[in-house]
Amino acid sequence: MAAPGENLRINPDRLWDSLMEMAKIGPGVAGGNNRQTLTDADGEGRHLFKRWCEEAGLTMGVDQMGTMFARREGTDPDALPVYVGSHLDTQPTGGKYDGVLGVLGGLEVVRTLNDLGIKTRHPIVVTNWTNEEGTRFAPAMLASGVFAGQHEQDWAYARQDRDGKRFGDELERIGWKGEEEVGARKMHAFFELHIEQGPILEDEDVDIGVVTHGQGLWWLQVTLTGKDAHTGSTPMPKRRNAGLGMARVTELVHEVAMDYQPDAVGAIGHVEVYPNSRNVIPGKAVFTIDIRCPDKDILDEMRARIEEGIATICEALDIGFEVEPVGHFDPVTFDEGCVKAVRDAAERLGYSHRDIVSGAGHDACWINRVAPTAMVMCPCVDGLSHNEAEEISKEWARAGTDVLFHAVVETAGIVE
Ligand code: HGY
Ligand code: MN
Ligand code: MN
Repeated sequence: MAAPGENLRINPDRLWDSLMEMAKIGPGVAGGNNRQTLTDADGEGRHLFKRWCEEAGLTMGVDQMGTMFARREGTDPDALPVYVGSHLDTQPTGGKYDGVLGVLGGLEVVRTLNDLGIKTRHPIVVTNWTNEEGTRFAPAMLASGVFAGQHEQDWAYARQDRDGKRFGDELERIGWKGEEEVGARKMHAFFELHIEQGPILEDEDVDIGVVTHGQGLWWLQVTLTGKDAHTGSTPMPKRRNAGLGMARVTELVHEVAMDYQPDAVGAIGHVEVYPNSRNVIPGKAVFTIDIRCPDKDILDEMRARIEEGIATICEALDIGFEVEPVGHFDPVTFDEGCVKAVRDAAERLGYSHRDIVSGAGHDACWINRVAPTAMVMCPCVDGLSHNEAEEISKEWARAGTDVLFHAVVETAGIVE
């Protein structure tokens, strides 16, 4: 397909205004966002996105996982659409750009095509995937995982948040349970723009990350069972301290990740201690291990070493344990043709660029299983994300969305 002229660029002010408008919905307490999936704030953000899509002349479809698909017609109605998008849900202490830049960047692609009166052969569909973050309902990338056939829909509907609310019930409650069968849509290609959420691009003063791979991930939920007892009157040798076990497992995860530098990472993010009383030895601890690595064999070796270590720690402390995998995907290799479209776009537009492996998981990691997929990344300040202080510059947003525009439009084919 003919590439768009290098003079074709998006409208950075309109994009930035939309990002700031969306950021007003589900505000955090420190300047970021708390728009967790299937909350009222998520519902409000969806309505705003829907209104903007309709103003841009798009027709909205919603599937049974609540994922939103806003379609711009192409000249060939039989041609499979080019999809472009990300997610609008955020972490509890999330930033204004994680996911949102990819959805509103996709909308900006369409708005620019409308401004320029450009028709494409393939339709273009702007997408908001439900529950990418996986904080309220584990695992992450839940809706894109069902779409890609990695999770059963009933299993997804049964996922519960920490208050025992079910995903399926909350999706109905906010009024975003659609009719479409999940995964019925076929794609010509899928592109996702996302902030890097790491320091590489900013440190190297590079505008664009051409994402060739995504690292693999395991989320292991661990339950340690000891015995509640008085912190003052229980002799040390008689304690069965689940909190101590969690501390030792936390250290173990860090040590294992450090053994496979520079690529492996590992931490514990979610922690619940029971009864969580100042003068009671914790009888129970529930926490999630997050380990990642671009190399599948190393990732699996890390998991095996950690599970063996948990057994040894618990035997020494006389506490019980359960380890439940609650999230996983193997390392991802994105589609060469789509990756080339991203790289050529950066080249054509004169933006500095480098190939990069995504440290974070994204909906694109699952969609890559069912359609040719690639990602565009832009820097973020200090590489910080999943923090309300997450920040990007308008120039970075512009560069990333310009490249997204060119990759999508070239793949969709301009009709003269
Ligand atoms: O966990 C992740 O990598 C993504 O931010 N949900
Ligand atoms: Mn994200
Ligand atoms: Mn995220």
